[in-house]
Amino acid sequence: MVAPLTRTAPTPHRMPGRRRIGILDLVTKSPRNSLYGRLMNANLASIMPQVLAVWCEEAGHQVSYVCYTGGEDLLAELPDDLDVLFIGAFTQAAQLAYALSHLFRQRGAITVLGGPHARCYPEDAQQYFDYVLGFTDKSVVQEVLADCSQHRPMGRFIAADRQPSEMPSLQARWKFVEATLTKSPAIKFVPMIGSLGCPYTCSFCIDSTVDYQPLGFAQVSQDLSFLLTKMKHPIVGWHDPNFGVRFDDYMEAIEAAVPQGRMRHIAESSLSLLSEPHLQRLRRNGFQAILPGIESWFDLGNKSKTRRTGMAKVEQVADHVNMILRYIPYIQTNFVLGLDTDEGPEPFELTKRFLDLAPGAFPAYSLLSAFGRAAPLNLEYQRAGRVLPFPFTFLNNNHAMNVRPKNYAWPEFYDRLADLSRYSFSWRAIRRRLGATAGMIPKWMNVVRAMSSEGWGRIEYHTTIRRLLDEDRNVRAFMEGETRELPAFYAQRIRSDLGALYRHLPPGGTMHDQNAYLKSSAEAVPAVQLKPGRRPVRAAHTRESVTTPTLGPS
Ligand code: B12
Ligand code: SF4
Repeated sequence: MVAPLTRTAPTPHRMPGRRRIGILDLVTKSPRNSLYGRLMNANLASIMPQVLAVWCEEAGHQVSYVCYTGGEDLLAELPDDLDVLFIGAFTQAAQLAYALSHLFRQRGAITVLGGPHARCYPEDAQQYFDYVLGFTDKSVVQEVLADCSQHRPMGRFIAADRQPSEMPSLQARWKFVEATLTKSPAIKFVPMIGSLGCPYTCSFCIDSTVDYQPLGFAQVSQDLSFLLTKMKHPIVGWHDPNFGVRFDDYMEAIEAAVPQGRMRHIAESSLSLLSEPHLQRLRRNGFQAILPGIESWFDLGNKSKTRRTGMAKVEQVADHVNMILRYIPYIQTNFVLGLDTDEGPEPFELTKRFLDLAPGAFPAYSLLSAFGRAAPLNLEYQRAGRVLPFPFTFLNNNHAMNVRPKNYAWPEFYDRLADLSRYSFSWRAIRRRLGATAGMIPKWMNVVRAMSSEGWGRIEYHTTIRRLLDEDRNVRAFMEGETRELPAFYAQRIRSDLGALYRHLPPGGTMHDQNAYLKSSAEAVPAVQLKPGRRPVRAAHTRESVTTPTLGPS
């Protein structure tokens, strides 16, 4: 039976003593690191595990914090006599997290999962962790540490009613930030956040149900002033879901703390926020990379009819992107492929035309993915029986598409996907991108990304899947939803992703119920109900397709 997804009443406590706490941030799922991964993974570190480390130390506990970037020997880095192990994981790292939880439970630890996987697939994670956390604030952490007992076979789900209203300062997090940045040999991003949630309600987005909430612009200024005492010319990676919603307040906070030319920034922002006056100010303030979402040329369902679509949209967006490139050296444009609004060759061909018209943009493609409870729209896919039980390790928007496309047969879809990838990362496209990008680092990053796992690696991977669709009946049957039996190709990849930890993957930990959200939707699910009075969709950008951004010199 699945434990309810509401905050359960605290069980009677033992007196909390000083606990040995491990905090593990899994920014990658496997030790198989590409060159790009070795250079960049430490820059994908999450903020919450660092926040948690501060809260636990403030409460008097002994903390070992590790950001796993793929190169570390996890079993050597984490003490083996931990009382509690917190793991932060994206869904792609869920199986690694399950294996570690299993191992550390055997060693006597209590295990706790937080982060995107816990928010998206709590029912599944509860089978392998003592606690699974949704929104996490200080009181939730205190509750876990006070209770601190085994909850098996089903873990306890605990969540705050809303996102935390405050977080520790950068100064308080600094030693954890610094420890992670030492793992980044070349470029170093300092993770910062100034707001949570979003005022818009795009139905595919995890933030469509989370109220927009700035964390305090005075603290942003203080954090940036502090950062200047630690690094000469830092690069800040903003983790805000939609950076620039309160644009003027944000810019004032930066301008109050940072003399021009002293700091560089990367942010995810919607195109609608990137007007020319905003871009001028972003450039003055050192913004070097921006990651807007374009998603699709044919809309994402509930957009207004007056919006342009098709080639008209391509031309408009290409003009906009070219204008952005006059102010910001690096732009990654995010697309979602396989949406229900897409049909036939046109969406793919239009993306190629876009690349011709805006050759400086680095395209990041995401395969349509339904991450459990992430978005209300996922209920529709589950209701229609279109969600496939691809194991979590493949759910990173690239290694599998876990929603059967509405308007494409799989072979056609993969033909078009491989063709678009080849077009996007061909020598011709690489040369044109080089020519349209200013600055050595952006040029270099565009070439490296195209030639590494994100570009050429994906061409190879998608081509393999296309071949298997013809040659491997099991792969085809699995992708058609005819069987839940995992094809050998995928089973083998899980083994190689987990390496030596594979033997600790708990029984049942390979597959999951892809319709758990639908089955439990009659239960209380506060985090995913649309709130009345929220603003209608105006801007849309996606984080489905976020890949590591990069920076150039200012
Ligand atoms: C910023 C961001 C990034 C950044 C920073 C990533 C990072 N390590 O944090 C970058 C650009 C690197 C990135 C990369 C990717 N991202 Co991203 N990203 C986001 C974004 C926009 C905000 C996340 C955030 O920091 N929020 C602020 C924190 C404070 O809030 P929160 O995430 O809601 O966390 C709360 C709780 O979950 C909990 N919590 C969070 N972490 C932890 C850890 C512990 C130990 C505990 C106890 C609690 C806890 O406390 C928080 C406060 O309540 C989200 C969308 C969103 N709004 O959530 C997507 C999102 C998290 N990303 C997503 C994806 C798919 C990716 C990529 C796989 C994309 C790709 N193909 O490259 C990669 C994977 C990177 C990785 N580390 O594995 C998905 C995750 C889905 C899933 N279930 O896995 C999301 C939800 C977007 C979506 N598609 O809907 N991403
Ligand atoms: S897609 Fe962007 S604009 Fe839409 S709700 Fe999510 S964060 Fe907000």
